[in-house]
Amino acid sequence: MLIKLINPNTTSSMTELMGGAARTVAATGSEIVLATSRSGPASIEGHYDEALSVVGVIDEIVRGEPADAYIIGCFGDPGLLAAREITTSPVLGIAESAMHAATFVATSFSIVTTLERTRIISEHLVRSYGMQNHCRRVRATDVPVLDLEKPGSNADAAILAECEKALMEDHAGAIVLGCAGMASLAARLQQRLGVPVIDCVAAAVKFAEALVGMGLRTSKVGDLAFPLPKAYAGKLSDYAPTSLRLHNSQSLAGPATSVRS
Ligand code: 2AL
Repeated sequence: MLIKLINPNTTSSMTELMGGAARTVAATGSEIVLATSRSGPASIEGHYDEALSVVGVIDEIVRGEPADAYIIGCFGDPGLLAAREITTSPVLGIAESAMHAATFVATSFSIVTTLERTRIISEHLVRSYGMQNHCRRVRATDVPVLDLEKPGSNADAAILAECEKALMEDHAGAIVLGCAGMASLAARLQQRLGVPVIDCVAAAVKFAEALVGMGLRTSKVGDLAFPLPKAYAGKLSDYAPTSLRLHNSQSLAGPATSVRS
């Protein structure tokens, strides 16, 4: 099966990093195709960044070979429901995937993320995914997203310190790493901390494989139906639903587009 992992920020080194995490867990027969957004912010650290990253996510869903599943590789899950409207293939957010994975291996988790402002955004996601009963706390490290890749930044130490506080102070049973740029840290932290540490990208890959394997596709009944045809004005005229090239618009009863396993 073909899984397209979309980095909604424009930093290709971060795409490669998450690609490594995805391919480490992908099943034989799963092909991970990486895409870096061609427009928008270098990193996503606020509501404005998120809103403007969505066009790049949409571009990556409508262009190229159709995928059996799409993953939005940013912990804010930008454009998740909009993306689900334009395809029948499952679309997974890495934050929702990681939170759900955590609930299978612990009765509580804390999220360790980047900046204070993204901490607040993650709290919104906890509420919108109905995870309040599971999430003990969302913790910020004050590490900017792009510092996660900078040699010599104290990112790793700051993340470890916040994870330790999550265990000591929140009594969390598991840790969710709240940024795609933390994908390479999960295994080492898990060994060090002795609790499940969930890498959001890996969780999304495994859930994507599961959904495709079960023959499940995004419902086109109700609010995830294809967008209604209408004109879009100005800079966004090319994104009018009638202008979008929707490849996966076949009936839900039809075969999946390219299951190869
Ligand atoms: C992210 C992420 O995963 N990628 C990005 O650019 N910003 N999320 C975050 N919480 O910092």
